[in-house]
Amino acid sequence: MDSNTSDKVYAALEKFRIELPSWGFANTGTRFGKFTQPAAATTTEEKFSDAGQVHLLTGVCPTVALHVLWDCPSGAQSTDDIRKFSEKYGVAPGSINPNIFQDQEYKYGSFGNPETSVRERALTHTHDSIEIARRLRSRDISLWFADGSNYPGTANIRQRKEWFQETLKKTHDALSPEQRMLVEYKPFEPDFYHTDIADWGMALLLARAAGPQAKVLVDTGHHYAAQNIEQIVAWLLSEEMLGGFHFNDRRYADDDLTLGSIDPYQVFRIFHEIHFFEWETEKLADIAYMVDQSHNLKGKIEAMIQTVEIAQQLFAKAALVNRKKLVAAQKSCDLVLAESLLQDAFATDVRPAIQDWRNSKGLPKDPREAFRQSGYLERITKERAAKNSRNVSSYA
Ligand code: RM4
Ligand code: MN
Ligand code: MN
Repeated sequence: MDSNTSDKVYAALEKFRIELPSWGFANTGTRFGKFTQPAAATTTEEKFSDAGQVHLLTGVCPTVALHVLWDCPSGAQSTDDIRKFSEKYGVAPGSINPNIFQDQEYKYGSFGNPETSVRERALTHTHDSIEIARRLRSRDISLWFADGSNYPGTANIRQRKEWFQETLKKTHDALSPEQRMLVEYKPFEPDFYHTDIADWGMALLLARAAGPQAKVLVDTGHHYAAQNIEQIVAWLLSEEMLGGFHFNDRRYADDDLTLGSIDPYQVFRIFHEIHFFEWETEKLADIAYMVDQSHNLKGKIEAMIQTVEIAQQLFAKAALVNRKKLVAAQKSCDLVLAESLLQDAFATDVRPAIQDWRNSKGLPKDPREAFRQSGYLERITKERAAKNSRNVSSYA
């Protein structure tokens, strides 16, 4: 690799940070059941400890996303504990995810529930989450809704849209000037007929109506199989409405598999659109990169390190596209050349350059191997095994 190429990799890695999900370290499963892992985290402190390991070894995961119901059992009071964990384990709280889908009250929805009192309850929880974020100095409140219906005719789709508009606006009104709210969409699941925020267009309209601090969050697993996600990314960038990502890979639906495990070229194409936008417009794309995965079978910490490594590789590869040549090739409709510029960058082995970068930062060259050597997994397995043999009921 010539020095120009390794400089580009270095520059890309310098600006790439990715947030870990607290729930990615907890026992998760499918609707058929949960296979518990002896080393899985069952407390917020353990989740911080595990996230701290991933950051220690990779150096690029300084924050951990929190799910309010699972990580802040005492609401805003929990923030004192969280600050302590954050200091102890060297990772800061990141995006705050309200949970308005798990309680019994939300059987027929949250912001779209026909019952005023349930919508109010959901709004109160969201306001509490904003307060938690304020206390923790977290910028982003990340909103995902399970709202929808299972059968035609059972929900007033237009009316629910209005309730969403209203309640999202009230959410926006409670934000501090430096905070943002991210609106996530998902085509189906848990509901199978209609979902209130089913795609990026709906999320975009709702975010726009809510106010200037609302942006769209793209979860890569939340699309129909054939959808062109990088086009959605390009459009949201051009509308200055792309707020963040939940990264994961999928083969069928919202499979929450390891990023790049099924289709790494797609993730590369997404990153390319972002690099291309920044280069062409000379604007900074202010995007929160976050992981949203559930490793039901793989070891959780090891899989998270693997995810971060893949993310770095694909982000760095996408930085290698010769964009000057690309613009010229696109203009002259030199199709084969234009396409091959992406393919060449994708085919470049950036791993040695990433190792050099790690070396220059005093990080282990091979974070996964370093993790295996560290003894951390053996230690937590011993400490947590007994607790994990008992059944766990919540999702994470
Ligand atoms: C959803 C969505 C949300 C995540 C929950 C647990 O499918 O991806 O972002 O918080 O799962
Ligand atoms: Mn998500
Ligand atoms: Mn999901």
